[in-house]
Amino acid sequence: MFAVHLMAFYFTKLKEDQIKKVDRFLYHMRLSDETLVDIMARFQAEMEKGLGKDTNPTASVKMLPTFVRAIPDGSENGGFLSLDLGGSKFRVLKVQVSEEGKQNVQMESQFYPMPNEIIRGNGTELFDYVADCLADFMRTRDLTHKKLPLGFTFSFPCRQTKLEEGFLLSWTKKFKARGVQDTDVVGRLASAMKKHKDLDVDILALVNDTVGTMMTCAYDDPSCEVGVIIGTGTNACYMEDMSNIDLVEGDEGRMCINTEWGAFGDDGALEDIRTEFDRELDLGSLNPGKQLFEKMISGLYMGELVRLILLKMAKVGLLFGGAKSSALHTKGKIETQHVAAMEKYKEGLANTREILVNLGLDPSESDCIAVQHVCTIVSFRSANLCAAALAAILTRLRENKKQARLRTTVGMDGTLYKIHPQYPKRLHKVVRRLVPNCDVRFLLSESGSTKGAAMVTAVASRVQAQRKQIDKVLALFHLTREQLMGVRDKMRTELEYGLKKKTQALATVKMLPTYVYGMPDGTEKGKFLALDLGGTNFRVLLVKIRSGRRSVRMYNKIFAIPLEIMQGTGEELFDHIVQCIADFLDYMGLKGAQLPLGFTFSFPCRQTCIDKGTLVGWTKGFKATDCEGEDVVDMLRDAIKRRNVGYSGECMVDLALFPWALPLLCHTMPRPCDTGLSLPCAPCTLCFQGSCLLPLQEFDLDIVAIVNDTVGTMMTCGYEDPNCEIGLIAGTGSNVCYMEEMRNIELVEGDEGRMCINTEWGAFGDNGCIDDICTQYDKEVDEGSLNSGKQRYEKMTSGMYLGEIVRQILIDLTRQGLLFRGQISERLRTRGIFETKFLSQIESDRLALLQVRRILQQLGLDSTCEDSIVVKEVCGAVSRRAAQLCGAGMAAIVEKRREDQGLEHFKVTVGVDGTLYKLHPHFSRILQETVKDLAPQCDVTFMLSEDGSGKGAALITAVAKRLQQQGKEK
Ligand code: 0WK
Ligand code: 0WK
Ligand code: BGC
Ligand code: BGC
Repeated sequence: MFAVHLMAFYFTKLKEDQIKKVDRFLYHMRLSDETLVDIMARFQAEMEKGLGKDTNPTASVKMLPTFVRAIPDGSENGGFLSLDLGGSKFRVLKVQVSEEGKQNVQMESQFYPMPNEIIRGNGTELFDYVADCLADFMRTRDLTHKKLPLGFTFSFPCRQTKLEEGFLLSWTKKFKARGVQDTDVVGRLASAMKKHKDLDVDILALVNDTVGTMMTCAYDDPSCEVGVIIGTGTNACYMEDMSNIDLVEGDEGRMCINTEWGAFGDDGALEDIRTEFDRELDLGSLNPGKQLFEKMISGLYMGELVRLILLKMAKVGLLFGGAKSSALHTKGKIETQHVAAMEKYKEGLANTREILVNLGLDPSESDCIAVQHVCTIVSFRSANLCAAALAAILTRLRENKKQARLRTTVGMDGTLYKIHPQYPKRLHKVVRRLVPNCDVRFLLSESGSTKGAAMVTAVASRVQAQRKQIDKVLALFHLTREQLMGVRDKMRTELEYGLKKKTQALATVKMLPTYVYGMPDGTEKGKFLALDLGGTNFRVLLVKIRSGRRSVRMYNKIFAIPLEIMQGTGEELFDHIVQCIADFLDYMGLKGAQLPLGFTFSFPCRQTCIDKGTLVGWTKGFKATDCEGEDVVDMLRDAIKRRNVGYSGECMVDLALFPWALPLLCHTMPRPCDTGLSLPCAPCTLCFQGSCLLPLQEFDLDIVAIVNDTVGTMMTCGYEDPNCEIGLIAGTGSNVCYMEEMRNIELVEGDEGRMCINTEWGAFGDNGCIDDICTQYDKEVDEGSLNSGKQRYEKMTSGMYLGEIVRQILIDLTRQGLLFRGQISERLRTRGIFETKFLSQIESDRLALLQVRRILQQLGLDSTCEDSIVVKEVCGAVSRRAAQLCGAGMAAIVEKRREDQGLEHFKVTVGVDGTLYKLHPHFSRILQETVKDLAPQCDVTFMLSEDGSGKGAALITAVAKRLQQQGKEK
């Protein structure tokens, strides 16, 4: 027993000595955590450099975009071919991914040798060889008659421009085929396969093996977002935020980045940790100066590193008593599998002896211990370096997600990682030590990267198929210049139609005279009440106009028009309006005020004079009964009357109940004459204000003008810019007015001067003249609207409907399984749920995809990144068409004005208002670009109305009031 202990002590002592000896000799290869943390930081800096547009060209870690934007979502299915080239073995596979609810993948594969003369010969022969192997695989499995998509795992650095195209940056590992660098390897393979006439294969995806590995593992564990290969070569990929990838358009979602970390240090960043052995190995490699990080880590080099160290130690007499063998001098004689064998727990030492003997050496026990420890140091350094770089990636993921703690999975593959007995444990341990705030699950890829490549191909073919279907839908909203010119010319025809007496009745664009003859001239003055009904908000305004200095002061209050009022009876609607007026006057302390009133009524009214207007038909969200065909000014007057009658009744009661209150009430009461009672009026002795002895009405409003919101907007802007003679509303509804030559307005007497025409272009197309650009979605929106068959143009251009068009498209795309995994949520079925404001939000450039998803979540739509990208595209297509159609209509107006005045060049200002124009991030720009393009001889300035049409209505009222005065004086 004592002998055994002595032996054990002696052996442990020997071991310690050898280990110390080797530790001293390989001091530089033992990296402290401090150094690893420093390497981690260096690698983080390298990643930043690689991702930056300006710094990428000089970066050694190239951070290559892979165009893989999503991990498998379980809906992948179908048969795929897959090639796995670049690792230690070349494989051809057939992968069957079946859905049927459960995810399972059938794979059948065949390895093919990769002779040196092929991998170091000429590139064309290499791809011909690969194509021959593929052909052999397909013929032996009777697949030649099938059109199968193929995923090409090509484990070398490629700069990809899209998923199915990649240019080889440089060969690594054992490959050095000529004439391939900087060529598209997909194209090379495709042209090689063309030589096999019976093969019909579509290469849909080029995938790096790290990406394939990540995807393979993500199929089982969706939280896998990193792929690491530690095999012949070494490399890693991970899912990066698009907003950090300068080299690829778009900020939405994530894309997998192939770091190509093997080249870390090629710019000298690791010279302080590289040893003489690393430099010697590099000089003897196929690509000196390249892949320096890989050469300190991966399986192709680890054995060689050990050999060079053993050779040096032998040379300096630290091993084998200085004896050397020709095998020890021979490059590649020690392979990584030998290193792995020597580090096996139990039989490691025995393996070491056997391997050294096979190398023609006669090692002592201490030699074996020392050699084993050399292997440990070399492989430990390899694991440490990998861990440092991987820790940098994990830190970046945690920071990208702005999480204090990251939970993620790393997909692993590679012979070194798989066969080396200690490697995985060492790597995991160091990673967890370097990034304690990351919970990392390491998942070994059981079936190599090709399953992942098939997933990428499956996703690619699904995305490709979906893309085709989605593009088909979006194409319906892409209007060509010819189509837009067609709309412009048809609008022009309709404008003429509406102006002409004999065609007016049939015209869809009604071209309604407004009896507004001119712009304010600055002499307007006074206090006016204005109502602004028909837009998003109902506003009551008090407008004070001071003449001369063109200064207008406004006080307003916004009131809601409840749906039941909008769609109730006309009486209720106008009573509600009058109630709001009362609240406003009360709020302004103007009870009993006598004020001229301008009524902005944003609906089509046929006017016979400035203060009479018969409602042609409700539009937008209004549908109050007993109004269409009625004079809405009379309806307002009647409502005021109803109010005052109600009010005077109350007063009589009050007077009866509290006679002592009379003085207080005197100047707040209406004049008897208004109630039709012929009682005398005199100034109130108490407050010297014009009032009456017996006030029987709440307020005394003189409705002087009814104005369309386009006209009010034109006036408001015309007050600032005399060039403004067109008013445009792009809001809940859509409409335009403009100053027309009286001679062209056949419905109104007189040929002198001009009058403002309210075009009511919203009805353009109600006669079917633009059905050629009308989509099924437009028809669905129209059928679901309050006024189906009416306001065709408005329903394609205004805020009330754009959201609905988007909703219809999303339903259709979801029904086709192209969105939201085919699940149509209850919310999505709800009319009006997708408000147009969401379009503006979703299309805002500032909004990251995450926020788009949040909006969709609010709508009860659980979306993926891709879903959100498609939703954004749909919103963009719908709003773009709307802006272009508006632009085409406006081009018709300004062109008409230019030609009517026989001008070569026409300069004009358009006053604009409406939430769509104001809030949508792109609408106004696209509209203006379209006008410029379709009316090049017109210089059109768009002037946003800051104050709304209420001011304009007050100005019109002031003008009308002045003309009334002058009329009376005449
Ligand atoms: C197996 C994968 C293959 C990858 C290889 C790397 O299917 O794509 O290239 O692992 O490990 P190696 O074979 O180089 O050790
Ligand atoms: C503000 C104007 C109002 C007009 C509205 C249109 O003051 O007269 O109806 O713009 O925009 P919307 O509110 O419908 O977006
Ligand atoms: C290549 C990488 C590959 C890695 C692992 C490296 O030499 O440059 O593209 O992922 O080996 O196979
Ligand atoms: C109405 C127009 C109005 C436009 C903008 C349309 O629905 O018919 O009168 O100008 O909306 O508010």
